[in-house]
Amino acid sequence: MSSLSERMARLIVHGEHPYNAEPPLPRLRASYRTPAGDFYVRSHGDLPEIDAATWRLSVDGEGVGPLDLSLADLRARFPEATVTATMQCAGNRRADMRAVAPVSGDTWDAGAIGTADWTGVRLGDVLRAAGVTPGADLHVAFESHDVVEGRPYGVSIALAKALADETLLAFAMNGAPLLPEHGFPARAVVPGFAGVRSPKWLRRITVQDHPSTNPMQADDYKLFPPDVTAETADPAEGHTIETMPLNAAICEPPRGARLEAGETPVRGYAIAGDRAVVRVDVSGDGGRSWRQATLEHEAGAPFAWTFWEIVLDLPPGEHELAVRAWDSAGQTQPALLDDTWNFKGYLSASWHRVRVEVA
Ligand SMILES: Nc1nc2c(c(=O)[nH]1)N[C@H]1C(S)=C(S)[C@@H](COP(=O)(O)O)O[C@H]1N2
Ligand SMILES: [Mo]
Repeated sequence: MSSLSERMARLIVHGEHPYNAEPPLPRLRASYRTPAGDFYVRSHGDLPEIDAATWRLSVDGEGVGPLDLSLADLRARFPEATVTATMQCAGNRRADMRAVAPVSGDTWDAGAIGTADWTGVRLGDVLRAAGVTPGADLHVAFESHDVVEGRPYGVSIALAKALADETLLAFAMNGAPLLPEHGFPARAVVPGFAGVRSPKWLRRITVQDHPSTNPMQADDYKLFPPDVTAETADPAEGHTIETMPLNAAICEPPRGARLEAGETPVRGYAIAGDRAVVRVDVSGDGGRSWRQATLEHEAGAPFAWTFWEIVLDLPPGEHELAVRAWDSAGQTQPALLDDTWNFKGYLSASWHRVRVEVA
């Protein structure tokens, strides 16, 4: 295995403490399953160092007999499950939103997203073994080993999503143990939801009658209207970001590319949260006319992205390429960044536009 600093050198690093980085877009588009070393890293505190041999996961809370599980217990007591799912940060494409007005947070391009085969055990199997009552109006709160502003990282999801087939406690990514920066030895994977709800470096799971009161759940990752500012925001009023919206991005050619006239392959990804992408339109003239891209998806991977590709014949001059996806509800993306601007720069999902120059 390469070292963390070797992997860091391959990525566009937004910050080292906490460590945040994303891959260049052409590399992201190179394989449907993102190699672990190319997968974006989003962390809020320092990376914890965990010894897998002594690691334990505790499960407790409302109506739940407490469990205390080692990695070996998890593997021995529960059937293994693999889910192909895309993980994405709610801040993906935030950099684009700055064009409208300032936003807070790291300036992610369109690379705060990746897809992997996640292998572990179903969270639902563990919760059922602990005696949880399905159907109850309960929340499953997670606590992690990393510390964010003096408190352990903590978030929660509704019990129904925790019991869903796709939700995992994962210990492997693309067939290899999780890398330290992706949550070794075990993390939650909550397909379709923003990455923030998939805690890394797990240590405790609690079933309770209210969402986590941890600031990561109660205050952060909330969507606000455009007239709300950092000064006026009341976290209790913001929408808690869970299911991710329809989005698409052009990965090749990169922004500002100088191309030869003629046939130009345009490639990217599209994703529809927990729905399916049914169509991807690509424009070579800033959205005045559209053509349909060819889609690549795997039937068995409903929570994973769709890759798309089209060859455009671009005449000499400056061109604005644009992409917009359509989902299985017949909805598409907003045209303008202004349509969804919010001061936190979350859910940036308008048409992705890339200017290129053709000689
Ligand atoms: N414990 C812990 N889990 C975490 C985070 C974190 O900082 N600490 N960041 C979250 C966020 S915001 C995202 S987008 C994903 C990113 O996962 P990755 O770094 O493996 O790509 O992890 C989530 N889980
Ligand atoms: Mo995130």
